[in-house]
Amino acid sequence: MKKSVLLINPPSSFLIDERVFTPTGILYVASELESRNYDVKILDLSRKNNENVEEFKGTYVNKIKEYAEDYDVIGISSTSPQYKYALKILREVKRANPNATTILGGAHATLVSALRTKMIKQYGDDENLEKKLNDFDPNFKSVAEFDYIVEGGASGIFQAINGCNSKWIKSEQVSGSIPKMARHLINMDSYSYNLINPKTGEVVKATNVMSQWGCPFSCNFCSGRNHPFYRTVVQNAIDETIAELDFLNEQYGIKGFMFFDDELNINPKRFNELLVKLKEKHEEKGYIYRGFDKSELIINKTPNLLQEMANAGFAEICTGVESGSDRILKEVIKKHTTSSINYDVVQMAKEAGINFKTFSMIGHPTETEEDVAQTLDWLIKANPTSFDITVLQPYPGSPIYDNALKDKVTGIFYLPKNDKDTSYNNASLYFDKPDFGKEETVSFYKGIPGKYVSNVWTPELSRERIVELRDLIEKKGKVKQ
Ligand code: B12
Ligand code: SF4
Repeated sequence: MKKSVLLINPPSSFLIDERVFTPTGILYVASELESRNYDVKILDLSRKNNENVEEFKGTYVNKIKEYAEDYDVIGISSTSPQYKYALKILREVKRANPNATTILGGAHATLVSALRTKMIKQYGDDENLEKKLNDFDPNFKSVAEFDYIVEGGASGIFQAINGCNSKWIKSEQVSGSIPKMARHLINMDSYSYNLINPKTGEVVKATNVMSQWGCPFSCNFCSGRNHPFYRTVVQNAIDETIAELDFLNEQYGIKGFMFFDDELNINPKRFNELLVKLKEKHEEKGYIYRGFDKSELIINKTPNLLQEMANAGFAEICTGVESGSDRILKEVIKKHTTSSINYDVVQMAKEAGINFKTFSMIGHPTETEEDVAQTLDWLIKANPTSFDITVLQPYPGSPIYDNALKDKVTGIFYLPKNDKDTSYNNASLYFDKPDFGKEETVSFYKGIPGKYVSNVWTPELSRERIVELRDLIEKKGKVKQ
């Protein structure tokens, strides 16, 4: 008889309201399990507004207990910032059902597992390996509390269910198309997300979809740059994507779609083909869209793209502008764009009548007061519709995190200046690697103004100064010209 599988989506404290976007990863895993006739249940612990589960007491623990007792296999999905909850859930699961097979999957599992493999190559697999690994990085130890850690996509769950010999499982690389999301296993009505049609002001019910995942670029803060699961671009056929939109429209009355694709226009030719179909649906059924775009690909490959996106019904475009300093963009992040390209794209979006949201950070390696001033200047001059300014947080799987060395004396992690000069004193960035499993590890995404923390500092900018400058940019950048 096939085993029953419980999948758990942990809370995500970095989001102000977690019942906005549906949990894509776990819905794909559920769909793969269902396609092989497993009985699957999802325990969705994402919270509405400020519901408090910080203490993980009462109803949440009871719920975990109630569900865990009935399942032989329990999978938990987690990104690094969610991991402190994933670990708490695991411990409750083990208390309630010590015999269940527990599996960790998702970005944190994938990227910690890949870093572990890299470190094993460096240390050699001897008897002191685990101690050496744990002494080096605080994030190796607690993941080993799971029975299995799955690196990559969903397929590794079948090896775990069948009792694989190794605790660390590598899924086969995804090819072909992205599976369907098993949305029927969550309460879709409890998720609320709207998009506003900029032309008519109509507010439409919206949700997240994915037409492709993966990105071949190498921005230094972005996780998975050396991992095939995140680097390899996997695309759905255009017709499959459109069929998914129609299904969501018919089943749930949804007319707004937020594309979770890493960058929609990675393949400009395919995106143009998708746009043609999106435009047809916009005209026929009033669908509208939002998604992430890469600016230099617009300017270099498809200069009319913003107008075409507007015509196709795009309500908002989001772009990682990251910094207003060309030195940081080129030499540090390796973003392939420039401040002037980013500026031009914002102006083109305004002309086309599309809202444009930008994401920037401070605390980049080698960043100076001058670089930060350029970011503020850029925001004031470019004047996007809205912007986020956050502090850099290195996550497992990003080149910054994975290439850091640890100073033997202070225990501080640092990013060496280059291959030739790896000295601590000449480093380009210093940072604490938080133990993402610890209760006190703060969330880093939408910090509360006035309560931001910085885990990074540069030779010129202290962590306190980085926080001060972030708050300043948020305040001054909002002054529209
Ligand atoms: C859309 C998106 C967002 C959206 C929505 C996020 C949300 N609601 O969860 C927004 C913009 C809000 C967002 C915010 C952030 N994001 Co984000 N986001 C993405 C993006 C582009 C797509 C996410 C997605 O849906 N993927 C599709 C699914 C299929 O992938 P998946 O979840 O990994 O699931 C697959 C496997 O991991 C596995 N799997 C998943 N769960 C399980 C469970 C089991 C048991 C098993 C066996 C397997 C398994 O199977 C799935 C199917 O193949 C990814 C990049 C990417 N390509 O995945 C980044 C990514 C997940 N985000 C990331 C980050 C860092 C953030 C932020 C912290 C950004 C910031 N600095 O402020 C916040 C925090 C969000 C969070 N959830 O933790 C990192 C995570 C790195 C890490 N070490 O955890 C990623 C990988 C981007 C990157 N390359 O750096 N994000
Ligand atoms: S930040 Fe965007 S362009 Fe850069 S590597 Fe990540 S997904 Fe690709």
